[in-house]
Amino acid sequence: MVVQHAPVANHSDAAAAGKNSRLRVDPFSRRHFLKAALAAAALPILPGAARAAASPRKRLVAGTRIIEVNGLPAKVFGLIGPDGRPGIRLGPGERFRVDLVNEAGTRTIVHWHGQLPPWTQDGFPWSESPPIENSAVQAYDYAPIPGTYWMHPHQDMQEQSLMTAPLIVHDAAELREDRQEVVLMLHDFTFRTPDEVLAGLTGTSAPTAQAMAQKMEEAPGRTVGSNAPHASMSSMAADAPDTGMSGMDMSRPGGMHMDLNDVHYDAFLANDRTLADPEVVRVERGGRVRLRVINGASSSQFWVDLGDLVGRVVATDGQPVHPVAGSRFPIAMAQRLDILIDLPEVGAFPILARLEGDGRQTGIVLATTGARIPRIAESAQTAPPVDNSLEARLTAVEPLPARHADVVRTIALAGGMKPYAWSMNGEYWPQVTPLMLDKGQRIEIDLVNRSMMAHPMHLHGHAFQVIAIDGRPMQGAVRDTVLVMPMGRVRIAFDANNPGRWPFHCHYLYHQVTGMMTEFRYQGIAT
Ligand SMILES: [Cu+2]
Repeated sequence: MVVQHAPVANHSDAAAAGKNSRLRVDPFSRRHFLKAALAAAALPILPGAARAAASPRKRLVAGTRIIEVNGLPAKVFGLIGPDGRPGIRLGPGERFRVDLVNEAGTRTIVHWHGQLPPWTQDGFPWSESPPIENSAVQAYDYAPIPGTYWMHPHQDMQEQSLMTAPLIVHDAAELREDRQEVVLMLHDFTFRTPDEVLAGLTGTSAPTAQAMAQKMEEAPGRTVGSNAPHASMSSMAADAPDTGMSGMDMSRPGGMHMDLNDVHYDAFLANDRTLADPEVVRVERGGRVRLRVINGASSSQFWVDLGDLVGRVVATDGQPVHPVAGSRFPIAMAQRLDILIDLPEVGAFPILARLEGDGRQTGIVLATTGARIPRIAESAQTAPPVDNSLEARLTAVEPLPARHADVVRTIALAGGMKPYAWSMNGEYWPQVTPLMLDKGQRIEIDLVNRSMMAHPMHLHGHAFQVIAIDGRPMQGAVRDTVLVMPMGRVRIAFDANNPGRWPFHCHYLYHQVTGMMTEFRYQGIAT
């Protein structure tokens, strides 16, 4: 049952692709995979320019589509690639030569999350790279890095309305592994508009909430840039009934409380579907799978649960790590996990994503031909908060070269539920002081979380290495998004090797849009 769609030409086709997604099984089957591998192997080694000329431009359409959620139609955005599926897949050595066609009916700009393009192609709405008007086309051309990446807009809150898609860049070594690729993209879904969600959180406008927060921080007796834990706790409890929030506190082993899931969602999606009608991916008997999990949710974190299967995490945020075996792995917002799974002979194997601090779950099913597909409940036992237990065990396959830091900075992460505003070093985007960098410098950033929510911090344009968690030094993963736990501390290091203007922000959408973003800017970049 493999249905492939023709390239999307216009809105109605995009909508049709969405409707038919119920029937769709990931066509990147083993057969396709081998074909791609053989084609790749047959390519002669060409100098960069010649190879670039050989790869045709790909068309990526930002449009709208209708999907079915909880039995109801929902109009959402989409990013549909040349093969009719969401996103872009590139072969080994292939350049990212993409024409982004805006048919979304509104302005947009799409960020290639984790990729390292020149800064004006990064998809952030700087004045030097303005948003793409409706009906306009924007061309991109850069050398991508291999691995599991994704794309999402940096315009308004379109990300919450599902304008997100995988960006998979294959490399030759991975293709030689002969594994079936399975992409699992996670979302949180609400029938409310993102503006309604934000208004429910702030109870006012974002600027008003920021002004209130700033006033509180300046009040005598308060630590600058922090919101006292009990303040956020009590306001949480007081606010929950009338704002539509379902926020909850979780007791942690140390007796400390933290805030989770401050937005109530109507559904959690795995490849656009819920467990009422999950995607079933056909696998071979005893199949070998590379599962690429992408947390594309706007403000939700999950435990990837392989059930009885044991997998090996071999890459995080597209970058290789020494394998870590297990059956349950935490994934923060915007992060990716590549998990190798060797399946038993026959059967159906649910791959679940369980919302932290909640019983709700979503997922897909890997199944050999003829296997009975079990019915999977949409809620189960409450999952614990996502944490850095996996992060602490990760070691980079290619760590940064050892050297002393030229610049060491501390960035305090602060904010709270009331007023709902979030800051970096006491500043609220866009009123921020850029951190100025020189090309060639080694930079270390100490992220210190003085709030009761975890913050998945994402740096554009650079891959950084996690070099300490809560003061414990490590040769951790190289990645683009790292979770800083409530009252926790994470140190990252990176080389300033990509001149430009680069956002550094919390990937929790509602933290980002209420202020939790700053800029790293290279000297000499005129603005
Ligand atoms: Cu945050």
